[in-house]
Amino acid sequence: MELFYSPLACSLASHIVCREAGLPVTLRRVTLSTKEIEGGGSLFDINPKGAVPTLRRDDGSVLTEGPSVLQYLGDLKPASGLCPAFGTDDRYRVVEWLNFVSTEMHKRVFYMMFTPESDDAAKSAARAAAPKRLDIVANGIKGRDYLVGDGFTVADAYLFWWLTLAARVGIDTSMHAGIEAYKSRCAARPGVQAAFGYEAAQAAR
Ligand SMILES: N[C@@H](CCC(=O)N[C@@H](CS)C(=O)NCC(=O)O)C(=O)O
Repeated sequence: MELFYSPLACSLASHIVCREAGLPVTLRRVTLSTKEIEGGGSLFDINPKGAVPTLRRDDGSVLTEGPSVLQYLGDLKPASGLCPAFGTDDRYRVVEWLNFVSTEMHKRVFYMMFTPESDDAAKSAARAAAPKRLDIVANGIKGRDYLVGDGFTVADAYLFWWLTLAARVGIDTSMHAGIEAYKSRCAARPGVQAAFGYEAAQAAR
């Protein structure tokens, strides 16, 4: 299995899940601006959308879109609890959060902050959309360690990525109760440390 990623991009969530689940994966670094894959080739030839995460499975088939890649990886190791079983309420809760992080946080905030299509007003509006969404997250983790059930799931991996980028772009999360402690809890996990540490070193190259 190969995971096409860019250091500290949203593909970090999929990388975290691979590490948490102990899945054997080959990491393929992509330069997003050119779509060049380190060592040769273009991401466009593997995923015409040109986006990470992109997962190429051992049979050569390609899976795209973070929420589907995350669920696929989690489902490879059901005992890990990273992705609760189909049909359980926890599974729908995980999907609910994946969708929220993907559309309301990743795209509504970060995409609109950074796309060249946004003018200054659109960028400010995107940044201003963050607190309301962080309030929803704070409410979701109130009285619990992670977003769903008792343990870390793929939804936490995605949210953790969002929170790390928020810190780097000056979105203050400290006034939202419980989020700093939640982030530290996630950051202390060995799989999260391994993935984040690796990508931070890659980003500094
Ligand atoms: N809809 C995709 C979007 C993923 C996405 O936005 N990835 C970014 C990095 S965080 C990317 O690859 N951007 C490059 C591009 O779209 O050209 C998903 O959910 O996986």
